[in-house]
Parts: sequence; C-alpha cells; structure tokens
Amino acid sequence: MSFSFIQISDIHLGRPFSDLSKYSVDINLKHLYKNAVEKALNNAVDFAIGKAVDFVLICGDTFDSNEQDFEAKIILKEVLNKLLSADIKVFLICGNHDPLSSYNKLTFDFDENSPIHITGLNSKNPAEYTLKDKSGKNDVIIHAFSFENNVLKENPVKYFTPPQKENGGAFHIGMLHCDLDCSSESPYAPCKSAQLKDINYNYWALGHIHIPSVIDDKIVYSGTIQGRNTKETGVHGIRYIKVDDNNAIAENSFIPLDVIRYEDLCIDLSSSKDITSAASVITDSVYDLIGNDKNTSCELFLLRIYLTGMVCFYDEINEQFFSVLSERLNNQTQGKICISQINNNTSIKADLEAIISDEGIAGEIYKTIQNDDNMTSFFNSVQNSLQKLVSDCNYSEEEKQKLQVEVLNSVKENCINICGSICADERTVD
Ligand SMILES: [Mn+2]
Repeated sequence: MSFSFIQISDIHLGRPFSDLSKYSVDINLKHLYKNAVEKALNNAVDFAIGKAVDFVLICGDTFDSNEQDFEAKIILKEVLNKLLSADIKVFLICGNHDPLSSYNKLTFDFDENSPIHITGLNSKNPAEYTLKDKSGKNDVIIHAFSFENNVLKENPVKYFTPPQKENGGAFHIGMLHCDLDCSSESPYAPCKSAQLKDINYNYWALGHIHIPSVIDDKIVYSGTIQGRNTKETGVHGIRYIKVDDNNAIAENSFIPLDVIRYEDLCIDLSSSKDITSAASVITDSVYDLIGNDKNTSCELFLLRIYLTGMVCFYDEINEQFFSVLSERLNNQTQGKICISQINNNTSIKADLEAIISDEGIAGEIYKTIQNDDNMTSFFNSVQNSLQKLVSDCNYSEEEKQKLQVEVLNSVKENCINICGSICADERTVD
C-alpha cells in the first residue's frame, strides 16, 4: 500500500510569545498572539484531513510545561478528537518539556484500542506500533520513545530495535525527542546521526530542535510549528511524507503553517546614493521577504532589520528615519509588518582622495595598510597569537591563505573606514 503522514513537533502549547516589547506592536494584536499557536495547529489538522493522511506523528514538547494549563489541554484534546473523527491515527511522544510523568491518563482517556497513542501512557516505553493495511499485512512499524522526566542524560538509541527479519518488508519509523550530534553532556537525550543511520529505519521523525532541519532525507526535525521568540526566526510548519508501494519516500516536503513569523533582514545599502534611495532599497527588501511567502497562513511578520555597507548619508540614518519607515511599512501592509528598531551597522563611506592626501594619522594608517610586508607581518603576529585555534581547525595551506586574504581585506576595509571618519571629522572642525 502507499500511505502518507505528517510530522509535527514542539508545539509548546501554553508558551507565550517573547521579545514583543522590541517591536512596534499594536496592542490590538493581542488576540492574534493569544491564538496563533492554536491556529497553526489547526492549520496542520486541516492539512492532514485535506490530504487524508494515514497518521500524524507528534514528536514531543507538545506542552510547554509539566504543569499543563487547562486551556492547553482543551486545545490538544479538541485537535486529537478532530483527527479521530477523520479516521486519522495519532502517535505522540513526550519531550523534555512535557515528560510522561506530567501526562494524566484521566485527561487523555484514550484506551488501548484507541487510534490515539501517547507513548508510555498505554504501552511500555519505548513502544512499537504496527499498522496493518486492509489486506492485514504488516506494513508500517512505528518505534516511539518518550521522555519519562524532564532530563534524560543517557543516549536513548540503545532502546530502539533494528528491523527484524520477519518485518523486513515493513516501513520502519523511529520517533525520538533528542539532541542530535551535540555534546554528549547534553541532558536532553544526546545521540549521533550515525547511530540513527545504523539502526536502519526508513524514517526518523525527530523533535527538540526548533528550527526545521533536515539531517538527511530520512532524519528530519520538523521544528516548532510556530516560532515564539527572536531565536526562532524564519518559516515554521510541519513535514508531509508520502511513501509509495515500494516503501520509497515519494515526497518529503516542508509545509509552512505558522501565523506569526520572526524574521531578521540584513540589507546592504552600499549601492544607495542617498537616504531616499536607501528607503526604497529597504522597502523593496521587506516586500521581497513577505512576497516570497506564497502561503497565506502568516498574518504578521516581526522584523529586525540590520543595515550594512558604507554610505555617504550616514548621519541621516537616525531615529526619525526609522520611525517614518516603520510606520509607512506597517500602514502599507495593513499591519502585516511590525519592525523592531532598525539596527544601523552602516559606516561612513571613506573619501579616498581625502585620506590619501591627508598629512595626519589617517594618511599614515592608509600608507601602512597599503604596504604588503606590513600586512603580512601583522597577519603572522595575529596567527601566532591564535596558533592553537588555527591548528585545532586543521586548516590546509590553501584554507590558511584564504583566511589570510579575508582577514587582511576586512582589516583594510575597516581601517579605510576609520580613516574616512577621521578625515570627515577634520573637515567638520574646519
Ligand atoms: Mn522544544
């Protein structure tokens, strides 16, 4: 048979949005914040029902805390019931935020025959679920592992059984909430991707890492369904997987379903001649960013903008410029964009002729950095100080050369910049 499923993770029901005070956020949006996670989750349920998937995998941290709040429980129960009525099975593992010990059997009164499986609640942990197709043949085996408590310092891979001979024809899925390829000191189920590959399952549905990450086609973190802070920038959603008759993965797609999105936008203003053309460059970049999102689920973008490049209108990039631009973008998009303070990392464009003809410190610095011998010995002394670091990195000669060119170019650029500021100051004093 061919079948399909979705992978959801790190829903963190009950977790508030943070860092909001940094954005020019309209208080009327309170309702949106309150319901964004529930909306994203319902988007996932609608998607699953629309695609008539066979089952849904929920990979841990469904609740934000051991103390699941009442509303969070209601939301999950409603979602599970919707899937149940659509004849879609659900497999849920518990993560470090919502370990097994925090689940109450009375709250989730699904019996052993129910299509809702909370791993560890109705079965021993780790659990093995076998899904049969209509002919009664074993086709999918789900190996699921839950956190029993908030911390799991041991590597959980040993709890997973490799596919057995008699199940050779089945499609094996591992479900695990873990810290992959991290330090072995991690208190959140540290393990290695090579160990997962060795188990030889057809797919690993992982939870814990909030930024969606594909380790390879078969080992995937779907990421949190809805970003909740500035560390969780970028698009969020779920994974949709279709398996064909030959047990091959025919489709493995990321489906964006988030409602509010944090984004960092870095904009180079080097090519702008003046402040108004800089404003156009910024506006165009913002529209490009939100225009790239063909999916309509996202209702609000929270942007941090970083301006870079050398500009001759440095002094004009001020508070007034920021607030005018933020307000215009917010109005033009009917409130779809809120901007935090724009970070001005631009620098004054150096007037090279003024630097070259300068008879003071700026001219001296310029002459010094133009001398290759000076720069090589400068780099050597830096390299000597960082000897251990560079040798630890096992750089090849070619990579060291490349590093030298990059470092020296960046030093030169910054020096010229500083010289430009010195000359500009001298002019002002005149
Ligand atoms: Mn999490």
